[in-house]
Amino acid sequence: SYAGKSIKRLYDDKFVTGRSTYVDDIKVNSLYAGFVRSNVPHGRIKKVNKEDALKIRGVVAVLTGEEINQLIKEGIGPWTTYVDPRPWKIPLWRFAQGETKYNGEPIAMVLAQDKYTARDAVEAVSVDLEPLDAVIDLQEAKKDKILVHKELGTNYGFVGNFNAGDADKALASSDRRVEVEISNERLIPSPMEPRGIVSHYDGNLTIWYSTQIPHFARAEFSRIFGIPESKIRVIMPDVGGGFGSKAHILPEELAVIAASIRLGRAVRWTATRTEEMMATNSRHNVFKGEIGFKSDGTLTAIKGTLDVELGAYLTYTEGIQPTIIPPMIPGPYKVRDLMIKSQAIYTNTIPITMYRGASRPEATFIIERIMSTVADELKMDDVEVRMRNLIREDQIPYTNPFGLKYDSGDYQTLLKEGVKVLEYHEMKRWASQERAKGRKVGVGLAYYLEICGFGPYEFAETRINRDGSVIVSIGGTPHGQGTETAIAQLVADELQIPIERIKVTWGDSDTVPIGLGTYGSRTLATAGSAAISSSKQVLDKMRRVAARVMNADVEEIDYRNGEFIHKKEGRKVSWDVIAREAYGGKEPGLSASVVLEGDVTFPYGVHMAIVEVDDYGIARVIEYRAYDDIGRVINPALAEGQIHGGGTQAVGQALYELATINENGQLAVTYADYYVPTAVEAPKFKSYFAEKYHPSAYLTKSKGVGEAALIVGPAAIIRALEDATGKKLNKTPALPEDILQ
Ligand code: MCN
Ligand code: MO
Repeated sequence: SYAGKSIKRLYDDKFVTGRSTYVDDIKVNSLYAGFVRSNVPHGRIKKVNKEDALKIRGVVAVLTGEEINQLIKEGIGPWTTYVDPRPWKIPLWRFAQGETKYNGEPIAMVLAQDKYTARDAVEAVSVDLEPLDAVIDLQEAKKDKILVHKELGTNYGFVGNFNAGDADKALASSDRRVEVEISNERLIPSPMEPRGIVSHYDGNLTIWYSTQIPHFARAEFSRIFGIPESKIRVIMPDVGGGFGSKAHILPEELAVIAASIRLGRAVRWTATRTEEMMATNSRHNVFKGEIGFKSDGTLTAIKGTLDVELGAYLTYTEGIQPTIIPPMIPGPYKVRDLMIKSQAIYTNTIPITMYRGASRPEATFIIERIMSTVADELKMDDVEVRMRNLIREDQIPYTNPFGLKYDSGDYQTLLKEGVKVLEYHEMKRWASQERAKGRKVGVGLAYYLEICGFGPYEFAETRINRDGSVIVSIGGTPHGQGTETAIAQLVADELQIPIERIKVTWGDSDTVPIGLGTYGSRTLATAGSAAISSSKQVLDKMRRVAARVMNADVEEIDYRNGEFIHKKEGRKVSWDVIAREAYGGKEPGLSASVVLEGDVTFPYGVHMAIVEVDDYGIARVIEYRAYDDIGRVINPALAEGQIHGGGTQAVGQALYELATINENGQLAVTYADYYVPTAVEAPKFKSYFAEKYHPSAYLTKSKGVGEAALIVGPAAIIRALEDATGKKLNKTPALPEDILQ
């Protein structure tokens, strides 16, 4: 069998030999779009001066917001599946028209014969802008003195109260109370491939799009442009990473589509790195509150306010954060008295979108900082405090105070095992010996429980060709994870044929009828289970064909390793013969498609970081170790790869990555100003998965792992830094100035 083995990724040849096809590689005779951007954080657009640009040879058109928006019937909206729009205050978001709300916002579009001319044209367009009062700072925005959107009457996009039990009473009766402030600064996800789109219109719309959500995009384009889905085809070619940031839609992209419809031809745009950095800011939030605990380390209450920054508009995905962070704050712990006010606030800055982990890194950082605070206050060991608070095995399945149902697990045993496997106590001792010699090294751990595998459904189709080879279409949309290989493993096991005979495809709305996409570490569980189910169905069909071919009843036929066998007589017919016979005859064709329903699932684990700080306060993560229960592991190498990637991004979030915005709302947009960890900063990794795993309810028995290390890593790294320096650090990133302060 294939499942459980580290099968090499099936489709990587093209990537390592440079034959992959990203959006920018699509050859279509097209115009090139360029965007003139606002250089003020808030301003009235008085006039777009097109003349000079139109004089340039090769410039075809310059379009204003008014002209583009004529084709955009409805604005960008939140992800309706997960965000209840009712409590939200949502401004209409289309292409900037009348006013610009953030520095860097596109305010006019140029179309030219080639991309160099498009750049020249962008330079040649001048816009008369009258600056208006702007609010850049999150705390300032909360005062509601300067409004980002006058028509909303407030900067608060969302205010919700997440109350469980009685936090005030629990605080009053706790042995100790401590105030906490825990925050994450603004980040910039950095996929290797920037965003890009090609839109071709010939009565039908064909859109090549670097996205994680082709079907959702099709539905949105249909709604926004008023064109039926049957006339829109969204194709996701190879995508060079997304990390959650390619699950939303930009006004630039709508403008490209609008221009292609208006001009009746193909238009393309590939973001420059600068544009990419401006398109995807994420994760700025602050939690301020008070916690109560007993002298034995039992956490009794959490009360506080969570502020989540939105930037100037509500992106498709940022709406999730203020509603998923609070219910995930209790995490794997027993605390049941919580009062969390969650608010999302507009500012005149680049709109914020989701980034790997989306909500669970924030919730995990908050609760793990709280656990470490309790440990410090009581001078208890980190492991002991967590052990005291973890939900017991006999309490699982467990309904958390906000109603989330933790499906399966044994949190305490995992911690016990993890501490051993990761050699936590040994490394702590080692670090303290090294510190005695003058080295600033430290060890820290953090625990996480996360929610993933988001349904409510996913699609798969298994099709057996006439030559016996197999095509599996999935509604998931892998873009670097390698999930397609794991799914091929599952299907090969189900059909008992060599994996080489299976091709997995995805990401074309004309060939895959429906799909939710890849995000929230859902794809293996959801699309994998749908693929198992559709393969079972198609194998049943094969059995019926075999019975007909072999002149027997279906019950008389056994199937094993590519052969149909008559149970009593021992006669055999091969897979390939049955595949051929299935085309024609009474029950032609061999395909089955399934829309499988599924619910969320909760993996968990403990991660540990070893850090070293030099005399300049520059920190390095030397080693990163992980011990996780992710249900059944289908491909250990792929799963470990996710820990390595997520862990490296955790290093970035914890130590280096900070998106800086000046008082004019201008983002620093080069990698000279924004420091993404490279291979040099990547730690040495050790990743283990619990052998006695706790399955999810999915057919795969798997849970997700795609975000785990970025969910828990920052908390583990910050804890290790505290161990190394003796400083209290409650935010990411912890920069040299924080470490040396
Ligand atoms: N896996 C496994 N056994 C399990 C669980 C997972 O073998 N029990 C393997 C899967 O086969 C797959 C990988 O681990 O190769 C991740 O699977 P899963 O947890 O289902 O996550 P998804 O496939 O849904 O991937 C999404 C996840 C998310 S949400 C972000 S963000 C992220 C991440 O994947 N973005 C990535 N990893 C990324 N990796 C790359 N290279 N590029 C991105 O943009
Ligand atoms: Mo994600």
